[in-house]
Amino acid sequence: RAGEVQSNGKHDREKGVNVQVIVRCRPLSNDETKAHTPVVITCTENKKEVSVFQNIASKQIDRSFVFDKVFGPNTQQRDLYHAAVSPIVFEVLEGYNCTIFAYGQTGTGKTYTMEGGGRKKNGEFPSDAGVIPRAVGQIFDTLEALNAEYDIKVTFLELYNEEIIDLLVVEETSKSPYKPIALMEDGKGGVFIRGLEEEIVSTADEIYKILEKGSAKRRTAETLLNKQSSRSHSIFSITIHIKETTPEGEKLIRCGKLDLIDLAGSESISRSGSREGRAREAGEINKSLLTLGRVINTLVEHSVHIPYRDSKLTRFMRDSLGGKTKTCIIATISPSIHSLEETLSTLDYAHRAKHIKNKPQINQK
Ligand code: ADP
Ligand code: ZZD
Repeated sequence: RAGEVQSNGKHDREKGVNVQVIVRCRPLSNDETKAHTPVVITCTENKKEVSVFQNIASKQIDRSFVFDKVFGPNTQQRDLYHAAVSPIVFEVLEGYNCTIFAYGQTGTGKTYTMEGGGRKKNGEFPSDAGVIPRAVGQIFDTLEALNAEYDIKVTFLELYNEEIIDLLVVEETSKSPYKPIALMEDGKGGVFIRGLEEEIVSTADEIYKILEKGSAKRRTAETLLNKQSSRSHSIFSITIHIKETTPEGEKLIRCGKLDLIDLAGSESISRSGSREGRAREAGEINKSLLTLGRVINTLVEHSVHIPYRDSKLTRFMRDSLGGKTKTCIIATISPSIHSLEETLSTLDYAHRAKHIKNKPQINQK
């Protein structure tokens, strides 16, 4: 196993590794089932294939896409976690930076996948718990089993209308929830956010309280700004420093970071809410998501200029797209015929992103 990791590591550095792209199709909702909504998606998990069927003027058109993993409508939260996320969390504990982001039309299960539903009951996560609470649980369980010396920091923010809302800071009054925090270049090709609250935690329970606080702030901000949550990007980050002593007595610090990103609904690219006449807002929201699409396209076409600097989201995600971070995209889709057009657009987008290569490196001091 050690040898395997090493040879993989060498391979990764020289050739780069592709962004991993997985697709999850949600089940029909109760209402859709009652309305006998036709299903146009078939997931063949063992072939890692998603097929789209459409019958236009009695002509059958099929399209199939192959991804790194495909999860059909019956996939439970824990199955997706074990198959797709748990290996990534182990890499974070080995000292890699990893990013997982959810992309898809509103209502297809991005938040369900990343956060999940329900809340803790008698100390246990509900079966509906998503990637974030499960990853937190795995990180603490592993570190405790290793008896390692570690420290952990988390941040939780929202990007709305090209402004950053710190979800870990609760204002005294009903002032604007925006804090004057800025994305800064760190001089090493990375960015950091000046003024962002970083909470240092030592138990999974503390993180649970932080998630609770963050969700509450998100709801307040939503009402205050009269904002549509489908248009915001939410970013939960966890940074882990592990102190180790080698058999030779040398002291090492390994550092891994996991970014878990729930993107704005992808439909806002095509149909920005100009019907509400809020062009600026829609335009700004589009800016981050549009730029993300452009960054992916230019990377795939091997263009010289990658427009990372054109939006806050792509500046933040720079290292995840063509950098030293390992990245996994979870594309979420609906099985319904009514979403057909958006689903095809999501599948095209996700399939293109498969060609991006990163050069992951372990952070060790
Ligand atoms: P998005 O974040 O993409 O807008 P949500 O996560 O809010 O979508 O999901 C929309 C609705 O569908 C929610 O009620 C959610 O609980 C439900 N849902 C989404 N994905 C699944 C799934 N895989 N299994 C069961 N219910 C799901
Ligand atoms: N998706 C729910 C929150 C929402 O939109 O309100 S579920 C998980 C990750 C990040 C933030 C919140 C959660 C969430 C939660 C629910 C209620 C109170 C606090 C946190 C959650 C769900 C299951 C297990 C742990 C946390």
